[in-house]
Amino acid sequence: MTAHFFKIIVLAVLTAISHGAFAQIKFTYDNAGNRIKREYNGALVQLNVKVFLKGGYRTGQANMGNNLQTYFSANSGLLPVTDPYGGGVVYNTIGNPAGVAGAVVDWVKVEIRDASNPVVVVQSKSLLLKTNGDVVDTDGTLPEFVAQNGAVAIAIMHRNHVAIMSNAVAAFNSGTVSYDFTTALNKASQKPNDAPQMASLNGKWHMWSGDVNADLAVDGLDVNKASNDFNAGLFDLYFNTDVNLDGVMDGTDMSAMTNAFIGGYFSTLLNYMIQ
Ligand SMILES: [Ca+2]
Ligand SMILES: [Ca+2]
Repeated sequence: MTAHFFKIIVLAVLTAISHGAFAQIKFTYDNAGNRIKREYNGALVQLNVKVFLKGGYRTGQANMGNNLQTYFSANSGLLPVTDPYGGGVVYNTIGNPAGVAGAVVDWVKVEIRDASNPVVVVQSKSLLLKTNGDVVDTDGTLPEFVAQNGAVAIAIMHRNHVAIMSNAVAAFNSGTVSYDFTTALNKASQKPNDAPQMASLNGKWHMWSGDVNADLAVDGLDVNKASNDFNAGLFDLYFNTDVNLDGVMDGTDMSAMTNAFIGGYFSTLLNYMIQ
């Protein structure tokens, strides 16, 4: 009980420091003290981030597959219109590859963290990952985040892949900030004792598949969950043990799971948890 209370206090302090340091959000109150307006101090940054998922890789293809988007037909897929990360973000035409966001692989969550203390998540957004690796908002444009005065790190989370985090991005205060995770392994930050953070396929770097319970590590829990779904023969569903994102749980998924388990992959974000 005490430990839990302490965690809450630590989180509150970190959040306060973060907001104090960046001081980007301004509240306006009426005479009765009701908050009537929230401004972002005008400064927004467009984020142009590129990332690949191993599960989306299709042999010999430069782009990822959008099988979940077009599973039954062009306008009838398996992707949910509401993001799976609890962000409450809705994209009603997610089944339509000709929609504003184009060919969509899946939802991802992007976090902007404080580079000097990556425990602190400054902002996060549920966004759409396109087959070419671009990440866009539900209107098809680059996502916008509140500008920050200090350096940030960009973390990418996916419901059944191992989360990654960028190296420090020194300037995140105006215009468009670009970061391409696909060009080199060291675009994903890692500490000396971390597992390699990405896989090389067809000359590009991809997030590892297999963290089906999204707890930042591939371990026996993930394999057990996958085995259960494999034995149940699940298909026609949007479910986390379908690690290659094709709507069917089969031997391909189990093989990817087994390899990921043997590899012992885990996210560098485990170094930045509130203890
Ligand atoms: Ca896991
Ligand atoms: Ca599958």
